[in-house]
Amino acid sequence: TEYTALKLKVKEWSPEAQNAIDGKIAKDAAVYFVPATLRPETMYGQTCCFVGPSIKYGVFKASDKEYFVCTKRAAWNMCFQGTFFDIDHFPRDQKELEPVVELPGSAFIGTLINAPLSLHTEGVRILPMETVLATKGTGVVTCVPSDSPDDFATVRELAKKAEYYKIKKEWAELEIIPVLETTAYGKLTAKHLVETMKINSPKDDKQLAEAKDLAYKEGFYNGTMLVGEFKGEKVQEAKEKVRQSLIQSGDGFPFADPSAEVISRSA
Ligand code: ZZB
Repeated sequence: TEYTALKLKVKEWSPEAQNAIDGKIAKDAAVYFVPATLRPETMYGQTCCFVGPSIKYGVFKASDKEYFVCTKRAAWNMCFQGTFFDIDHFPRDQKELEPVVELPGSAFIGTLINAPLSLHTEGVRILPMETVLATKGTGVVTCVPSDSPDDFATVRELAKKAEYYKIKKEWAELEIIPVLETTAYGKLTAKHLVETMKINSPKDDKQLAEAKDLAYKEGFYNGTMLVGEFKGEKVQEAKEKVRQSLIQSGDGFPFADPSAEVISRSA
């Protein structure tokens, strides 16, 4: 699967992550959460970024002054894709690929990051998502509740039970801004599908898989951009243009997940 990996720069750590990182990363270095997405054209609508609370994440050195937060599995894949250019320390096996810091996703919750292209320019938060798979992509998932039914169901749940999830309610309540319009579902595809299909929880996995499939197809074939550089263009054309623009600006890079492809093919 060929993803676009996006670089979400840390602006302010959660206290727990700050403690773990203090003294281990130079003050002038940039640290990024790197979600992998198949929908670069929706990045304008990011309202937060998800980690699995019990998934183990590493902070990996990508270059002199850059670090990436992702699973070790993803960092290992990046080593073979020219992403890490610290060639003096090119790991010969996974043991040599040592993160500077290793923490469970729960430690990062509340971290403030800058999401490229997001209309929420004030920054967005790292929040928990129980359904993140450690074995797919980078283990980090950027949240677009306008167009991803899983994301819509999760932010709604987080806002409803903010205390239980140990987050501030307002972190899950950033405005859901329309990014594209579809013929069948209007300007907020995910909200429309979750509500009409009566999906009650992020754990309704069968229904959510079906909603995701519908949202993908309708968005791709019948979607028109409502915002951004390619406003008014068909999603089919804008998708690759947004991707290239993110890569050009250095806010993103191509990321392949060969083992995920094997899993989905044999499934
Ligand atoms: C932003 C986005 C916006 C996404 C959207 C989808 C949609 P797929 O389709 O199953 O192959 N994702 C990526 N990694 C993980 C993970 N480790 N665990 C759980 N979810 C993950 O998966 C590709 C999409 O699944 C990715 O694209 C990511 O969410 C999520 F409007 O990024 B996406 C209709 C979907 N819309």
